[in-house]
Amino acid sequence: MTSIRFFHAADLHLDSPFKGVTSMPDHQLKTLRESTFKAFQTLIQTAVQEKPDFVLIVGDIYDGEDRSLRAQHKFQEGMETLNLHQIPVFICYGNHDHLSGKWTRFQLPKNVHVFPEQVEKVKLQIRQHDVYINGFSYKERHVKDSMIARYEDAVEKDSYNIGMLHGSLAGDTTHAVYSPFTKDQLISKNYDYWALGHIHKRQILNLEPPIVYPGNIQSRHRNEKGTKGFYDVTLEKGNTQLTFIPTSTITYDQITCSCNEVVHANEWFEIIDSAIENFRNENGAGVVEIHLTDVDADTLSMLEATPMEEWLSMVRETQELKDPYIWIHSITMDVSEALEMESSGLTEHVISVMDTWDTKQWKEIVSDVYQHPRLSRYMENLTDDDYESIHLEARSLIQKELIGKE
Ligand SMILES: [Mn+2]
Repeated sequence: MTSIRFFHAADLHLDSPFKGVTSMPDHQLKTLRESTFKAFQTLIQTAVQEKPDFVLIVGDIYDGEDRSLRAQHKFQEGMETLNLHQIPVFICYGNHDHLSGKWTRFQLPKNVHVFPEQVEKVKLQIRQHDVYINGFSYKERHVKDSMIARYEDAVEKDSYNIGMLHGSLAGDTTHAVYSPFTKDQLISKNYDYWALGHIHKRQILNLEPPIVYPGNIQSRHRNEKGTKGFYDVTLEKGNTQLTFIPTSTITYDQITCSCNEVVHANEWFEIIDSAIENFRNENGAGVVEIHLTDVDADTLSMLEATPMEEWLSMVRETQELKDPYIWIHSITMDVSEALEMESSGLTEHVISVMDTWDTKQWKEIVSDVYQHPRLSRYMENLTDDDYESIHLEARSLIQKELIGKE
């Protein structure tokens, strides 16, 4: 069998509000809020240039269940463009843009197939090949049941079979767990490709057959680090090729700066500036957290002479007129080196108790905030990395607070 070629994208989250960056200058904030649309434009333009046989978009096209008017308008335009170029599109809706939301109706052009709330199998003909695409849309926000049993097994050997599924690998709690599945369940369907959505981190769960999360097309907050995009897939029995196509225009990341032998403020500004410059050359525009390492007692006493907000606003000021623009979200530091020399028995004892806590215990500790009935719906679930950074921050805080107070 010869190959077929398609694009696999998911989690466009068009018109994400980008909360939590309120102190960013207006003009830059506007650019940030346009970034999901820019990434979508790149997807559409690449499809026009490359002419894949079809495009799959696996859920969470819109960020909110009201599917903002602007987001729908832009999406409509993109679909019309693909229609003009005769590129079919298959979409399903996910937990963010489920079918029970209230939104202003748009009629999508005829090249777009929208999967209904029940799993459906659609047949199309690509050159001499029969291609079957299976998928469903979320009926409501919380689809907690496994939907896998409702996907038909692939039977015809000389056809291509693809599953579209917005959901979580069972046991992965980094996102809310919806429509859970195991790798074995997916493999047992005998499909040639599983196009997943929901988890925003790009990952290939299985190579043969490919089971793939392309990740979202533009990061929306600091837990979504690195370059984002979609996959250009050339599907061939036993020889599938995946090419990652970047679409994000603003990269979220952490920049680590070693403060080794930094004693004076000018030296500090120099290392920060050159680290940001390197980031800019590599990634273009960004939202970054600066993480200071190798902070010894001298560096720490220099930094502590001025409130951290002031250091931060000075660094932001040095970046103001530079292009592409980089917003410094925060400055954090690992002060363990500086404090280890000074910390005493009590500090060590408190910290050693804390070091024994596992994720379950940390969950209990932060539950006042994360399970608060009104607050919790505005907050993303914490990942293992988040728990690790809470742990490290708590350690530094205890070390700082207890010094000289025993
Ligand atoms: Mn999503």
